[in-house]
Amino acid sequence: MPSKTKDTKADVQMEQNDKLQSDELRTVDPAAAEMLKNAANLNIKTSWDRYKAQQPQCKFGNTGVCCRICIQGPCRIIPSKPGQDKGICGASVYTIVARNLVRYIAGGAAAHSDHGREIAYTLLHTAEGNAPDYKITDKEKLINVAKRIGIQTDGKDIDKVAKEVAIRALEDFGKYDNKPCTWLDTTIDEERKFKFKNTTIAPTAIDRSITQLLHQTHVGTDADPVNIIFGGLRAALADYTGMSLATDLTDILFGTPTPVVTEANLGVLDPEKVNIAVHGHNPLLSQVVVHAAREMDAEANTVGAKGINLVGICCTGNEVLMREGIPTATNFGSQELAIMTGVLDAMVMDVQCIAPGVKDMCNCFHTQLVSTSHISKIPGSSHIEFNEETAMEDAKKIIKLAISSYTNRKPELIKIPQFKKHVVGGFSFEALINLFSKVNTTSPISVLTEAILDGEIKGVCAFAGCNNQKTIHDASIIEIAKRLAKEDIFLVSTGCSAGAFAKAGLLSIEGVEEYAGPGLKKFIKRLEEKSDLKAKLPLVFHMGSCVDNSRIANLWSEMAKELKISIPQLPFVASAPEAMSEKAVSIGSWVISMGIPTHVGVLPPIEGSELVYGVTTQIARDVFGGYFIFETDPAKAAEKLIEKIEKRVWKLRIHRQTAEKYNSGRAKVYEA
Ligand code: XCC
Ligand code: SF4
Repeated sequence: MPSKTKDTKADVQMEQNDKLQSDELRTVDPAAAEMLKNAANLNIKTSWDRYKAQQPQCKFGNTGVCCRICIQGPCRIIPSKPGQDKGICGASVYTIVARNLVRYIAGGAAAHSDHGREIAYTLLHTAEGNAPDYKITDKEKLINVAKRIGIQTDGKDIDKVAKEVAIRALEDFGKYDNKPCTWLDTTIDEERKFKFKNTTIAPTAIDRSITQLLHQTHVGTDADPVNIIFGGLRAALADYTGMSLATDLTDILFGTPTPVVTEANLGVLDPEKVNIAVHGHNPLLSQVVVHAAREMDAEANTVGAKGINLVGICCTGNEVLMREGIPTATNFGSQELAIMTGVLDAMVMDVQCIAPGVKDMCNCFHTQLVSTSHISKIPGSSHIEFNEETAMEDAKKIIKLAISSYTNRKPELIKIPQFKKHVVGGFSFEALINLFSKVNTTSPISVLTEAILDGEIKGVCAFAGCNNQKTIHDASIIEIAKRLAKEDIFLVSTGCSAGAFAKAGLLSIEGVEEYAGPGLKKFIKRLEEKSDLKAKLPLVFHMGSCVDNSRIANLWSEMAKELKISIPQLPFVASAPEAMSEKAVSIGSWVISMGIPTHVGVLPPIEGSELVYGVTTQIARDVFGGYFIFETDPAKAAEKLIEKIEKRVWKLRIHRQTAEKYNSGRAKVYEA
């Protein structure tokens, strides 16, 4: 057995899982619960059943001590057993655990940044006049981004500026100089720039960092776990760079989100309309599908449907929710269940987080599964290759397929759980600043920072990340948020966590009324009164998809700048209660390197090495000010997050008072 045979967090988690699977409770989402009952009645297997079938999961794998990096392996390490305490090549357990961990980051950074690259190419082709179905929607953001990255804009044609911005973004992937990537260097503060320079983790090119990390972790290259982890952090910052440029350029192409009103959960499916779900991450196609659908209601009428109803799943869903107010049907964990309603006529997939299990589900119902990317196919599905030159035509082909699929519904299988919640989303960084500016025009961000200094609210927590079958679906995300709200902590969210909040009513006024502490309620109400929005403000502010975690980074940078402190001094924490994907590992890694304490509610496979565990949870704190808090119990996790925020805010207020007392301006706070 691996190094720690009992009492590891992985053990605790396995025990929790056993209990979980013997319990009836597998989700707190009422629509998903209803569908799971339905699945049992129909004897249809879901990811919940497949999770159960995988138990017990391999403990070597679970603690990160299984190495398959070369084909002499797999080598499984038992530190206490002479002879088996190292891999065949002589690799120690810390080398193996570190290599396995950072290879997740390489995968995550590759996914996020490649998504960003697609957007950059589309912006380039739009500027060159070769992508007729796209246009530059947010010119103001284009100019702001251009200026920020040092591109001359005066008197220049907008297409020329867009082209230069797109080229600069593409250069971030493979430029050959030794300067840090532009989208990293122009979006972080001086203190972090200095930190990343000193620790040599600022990437100079995204692709290089990822490739180098794969090289570094090849058999017989790097055996030093700390050096490997630093290589991992470099790729994690490349991940940040990729998502930061993805967010900027997507806003330029499709518009920067502003508050929208919509709904979430399976009740958004309309039995009388052709229902199409857009699923995945990259909005290049889904955004065009939205436009195409608006023109094709009449065609849906010809088969007896009352029109077309688009819904979103995962982050493509978040993208079209933020910009177009398209309702969310499910998040990652419950994606298959949307098909089980019997009224989903097509599921359109782009890239990332589309569980192949959706195809098995489609086989039991009439749903057409349509793949659209040459790197993302599922055997048996229809493939309509999406090209940016023919985007509208492709989108219409897909919608036609959905319309014809409508006529194949099996009425006896239709069952839509009648659950949906009101959602107010669309809070890009710019939208939040705009909201704050209604209270303070000259210094909008100070509305947030002053509320913290005055003690009205305590700080900020950002929720990100996925669903993971190792937990009860959506449960920890919601439990931790409720607890933090009660403690007057301002909440923002992205990704599938935002999906969980949407379905639970936390992205609406309902959440404020039920769960906000008195200070937080007062703060939100103050914003609401001054805002010119028609909608009431929500408890949790939805900031977008996974790549939009860059918007959250903008928020903490702006707060630190206003307070004249470094990010590790900010009362700002993050939580990914159900982290699952490689992307979640890479996001978490750059978030801690930015100086933010980050809770993860599922244990990644690192417990096999005390050294690696220690580096991510302790040493990281000394070096970067941010660190991981691995805690599978949501109640304990919430208390830990509150404690971190309270400690930081206490220091901040003390130093502020001292500074005011001696009338010496704003004090410098030294420790994280
Ligand atoms: Fe995927 Fe972004 Fe995770 Fe959801 S949250 S499961 S990565 S869709 Ni980013
Ligand atoms: Fe085993 Fe070393 Fe090969 Fe890993 S790299 S599988 S430890 S021989």
